[in-house]
Amino acid sequence: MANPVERWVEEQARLTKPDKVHWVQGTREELELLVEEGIRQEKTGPHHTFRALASSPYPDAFLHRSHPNDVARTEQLTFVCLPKKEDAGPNNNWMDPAEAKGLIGGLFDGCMKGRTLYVIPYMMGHPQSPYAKPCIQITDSIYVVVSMCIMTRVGQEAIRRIGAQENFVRGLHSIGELDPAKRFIMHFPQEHLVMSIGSGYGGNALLGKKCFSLRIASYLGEQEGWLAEHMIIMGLEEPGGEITYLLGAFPSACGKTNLAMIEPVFPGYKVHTLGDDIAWINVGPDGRLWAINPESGFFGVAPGTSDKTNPNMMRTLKGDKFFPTLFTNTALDPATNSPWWEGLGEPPQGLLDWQGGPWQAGKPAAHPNSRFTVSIYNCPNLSKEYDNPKGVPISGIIFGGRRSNTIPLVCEATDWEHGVFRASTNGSETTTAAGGPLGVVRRDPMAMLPFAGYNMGDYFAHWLAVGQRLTQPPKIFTVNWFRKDADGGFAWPGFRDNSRVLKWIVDRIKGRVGARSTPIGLLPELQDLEMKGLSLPPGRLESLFSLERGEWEKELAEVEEFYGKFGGRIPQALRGQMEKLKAGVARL
Ligand code: SAT
Ligand code: MN
Repeated sequence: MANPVERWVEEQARLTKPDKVHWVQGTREELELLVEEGIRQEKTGPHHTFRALASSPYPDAFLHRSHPNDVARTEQLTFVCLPKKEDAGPNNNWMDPAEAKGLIGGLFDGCMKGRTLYVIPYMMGHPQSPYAKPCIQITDSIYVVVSMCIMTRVGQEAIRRIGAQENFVRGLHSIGELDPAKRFIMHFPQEHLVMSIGSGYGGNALLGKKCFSLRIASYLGEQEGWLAEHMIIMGLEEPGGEITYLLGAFPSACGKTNLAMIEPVFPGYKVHTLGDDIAWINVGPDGRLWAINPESGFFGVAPGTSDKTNPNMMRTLKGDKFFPTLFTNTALDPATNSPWWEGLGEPPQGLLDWQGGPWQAGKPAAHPNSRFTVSIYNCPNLSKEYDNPKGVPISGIIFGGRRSNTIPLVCEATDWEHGVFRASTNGSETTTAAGGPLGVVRRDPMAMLPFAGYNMGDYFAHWLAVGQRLTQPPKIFTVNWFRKDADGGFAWPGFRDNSRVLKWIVDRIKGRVGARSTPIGLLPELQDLEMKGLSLPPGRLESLFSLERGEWEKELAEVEEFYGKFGGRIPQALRGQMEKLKAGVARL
């Protein structure tokens, strides 16, 4: 009798009716054959799968051009299908599970005719990790197969780990017709199932990423007592060699990946990167939080990535290990056969834009959301602990956003509950990349608004419950690199100078420096910030920490409105924190 995986694959093949079924092994030889097949499709098929970038500065690299309407995640077409709408919460689009299956099942019917169905067995997390999860994804896109081989641990181990279990994590994906009117990303958290059709884009199609590792995993985490978070993981090494592990959550366009790989400005300090997007966090037997990165690659935004903003990522892209590197929707310099994007300096002559036509000055050459997909093992400062099945012990959690005012450069929460409150109010101003109006604060608690797979009020309660089990809770901080001065320019230089703030955070964790108590939390004594080598105009540093009553009243009103959407699901403790803050703001 066939095992559960074979049975499920057979069922999906009956539904989607592919010409062939290919079980992906994850070997180097197979990867090369798949890439070759993709290159043949580039010449013949409609989907521009791969073009080899041989002789470019990036070894073993390939350019993928997507359908022009398929360049980003589509939150409006993403659904969480739990039986009760309230359990999905106002933070998710909701559809009744049976209705969703009827709708999307119809779209999957026969969608793989003339195509190959690829079965990808993969692990999220190190196979030896108690926190890892074995999963199966089906897809009809070679681009997705190769991307999954880079971003996750593909191989037979996943099938062995699933064994006779029936409720393994399943993802069914087809690019369908790449028609936005027939595009849906449906999550069925109770069945550990994701069904996605009509898009080949990362977060819509690499189902191990946002779909499983955040939306489904956050739901599992609530049931099983752990956290699946949209966070970087890094270790900050000090001159004595001691390493402090930190997590950081930021909405998009806040420099999250750059921070994960930052080169500190001080001699003797070093950052060891463990992840730039997702952390799975468990309470260890020692009462501390332990984090793993379930992924094994970076899927990062290309524009703005350069030797200045992120030298470690540039080295990663130029590194050559086991896996190929993909560039998606970047521009192309045909003279050197190299990918190009804004931020790399002067555009070369004869540049082709992201759709392959001659670039016209004044228009983006690379798509603003163009991406690279690269193995984490290429990263020169990858932490030695990256493959440790236990993960790393966490001493601090940083929450950030892009705010031109109100929020100080750095602030420490007084305890776990206060930190959860501050994180639940996290907001970030919209940038051009996201589309829509500019500079509006969008509330994005824990940077998880689009990724919590259940009601966010319940999610806050879960954070509080996890805190109750910690005997050594990490300290929680908020940061804001984006405060503006009176002239409208950025008041803080950002980039590598953000390591000055990381140093203060570690000094606080180690109890080496004091802090000043304010109504919003603990602020640094200015003399404790290491400012050697950075000269700011007089009064600037003070202004980065100023608390304006009017701004905070506005902040409170916006947070109240946001909380209002969740009604009675907001935990009482957070309402209490809100009242305390209100009283404090009145005293400012
Ligand atoms: O595709 S991802 O969701 O991983 C990246 C993004 O669009 O946020
Ligand atoms: Mn992300």
